[in-house]
Amino acid sequence: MTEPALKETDPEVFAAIQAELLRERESLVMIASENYASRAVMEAQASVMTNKYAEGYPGARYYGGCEFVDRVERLARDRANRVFDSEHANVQPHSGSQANMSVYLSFLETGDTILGMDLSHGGHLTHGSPVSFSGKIYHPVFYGLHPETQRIDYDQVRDLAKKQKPKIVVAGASAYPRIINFSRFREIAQETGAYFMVDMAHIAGLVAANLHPSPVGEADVVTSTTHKTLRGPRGGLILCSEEYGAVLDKSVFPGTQGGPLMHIIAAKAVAFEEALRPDFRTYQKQVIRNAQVLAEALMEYGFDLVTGGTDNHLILVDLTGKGITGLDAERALGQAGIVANKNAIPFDTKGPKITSGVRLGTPALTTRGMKADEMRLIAGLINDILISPSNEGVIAKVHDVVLEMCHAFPIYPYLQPS
Ligand code: DSN
Repeated sequence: MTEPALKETDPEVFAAIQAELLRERESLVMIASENYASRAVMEAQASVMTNKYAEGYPGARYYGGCEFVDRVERLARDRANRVFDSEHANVQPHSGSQANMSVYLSFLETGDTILGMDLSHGGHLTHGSPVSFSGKIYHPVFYGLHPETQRIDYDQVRDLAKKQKPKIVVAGASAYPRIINFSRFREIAQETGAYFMVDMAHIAGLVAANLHPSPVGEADVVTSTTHKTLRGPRGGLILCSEEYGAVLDKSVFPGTQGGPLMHIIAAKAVAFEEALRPDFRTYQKQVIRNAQVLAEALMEYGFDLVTGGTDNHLILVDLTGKGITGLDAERALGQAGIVANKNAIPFDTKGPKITSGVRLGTPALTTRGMKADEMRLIAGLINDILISPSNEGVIAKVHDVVLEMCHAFPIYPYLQPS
């Protein structure tokens, strides 16, 4: 007897998933941290490996029957090391936050100082924000961007490191559109006797493609997610030298996690294999080119961009001069099918729920096959919306163009809505 599948078993969840498929197909997804995973990645993560308990590591598990999950975890680790030219990979973190938590557990004691990038200047919650475990268990100190150049203020990083004597210096950002100089961070950490961690979650795909300097070999430990520019399944990753491998593995399991998500690890293995292929580099080059074309076009429409442009996959638009908040911009763009997120700009005077900026990314649009011409068109649509955010006629007109573009660049054509 065939068991009823999702549609019959749970029509409510089925309907929500179908609606999400339609939303992803019929929107311009410009959230810089989102992407469309490949069919192969999604097949692996929807596999029987979701059923398996495998606490421990390949060859040393606490459960029987692990021979095949061992195989995929070894593949994932080996491939991650090949992609990033690293010595040791832990592919078990369920997320980037858990990867970071494992690093802190490895190197810090309660109350030790973390020197990280200010969230409101483009950092991340887990780099010491007081609302995250990282700011509650440890003592956070923040560096930020230089008020004039809007680039990371490496002199400030050095001064703070010398004064505050952090146990760990953290580099990496969620909303910084420029190349990060990992060598300068390493020098500062070395000079002040701190560990150096890089959270490369946003730029991992660019690093994999050699289009952003690699933190591997500069940092003591590198963390990442696998689902942003890297375009794998949702999850985390840790890379380090052999020296720290055992301590980090212990901090992931049993330190912060129980059973690994073996279906996700299988999907990570697939994503790393995809990242080793030449067409992945072509894709990442286009991601950057698209961001730069979009940035140029937006500036021609009179938008101010934090740092005046981009070197990577994202743009941070300062809306102050346009008289619209990040929140209102996100809402109006969303009504027209352009999905982006409000984002604080450096020295923002509005709170994190309102903000004065909007963050735009090109990874997902580029996966659909969009190129420079589409970026120029999108810049025009964004301009139309943001100069008339409450004009329903304009919103409807832009929405029509968005739908036309989405139909011209289909995504997941083999998934049939029903
Ligand atoms: N929430 C992610 C982002 O959007 O950048 C970072 O973890």
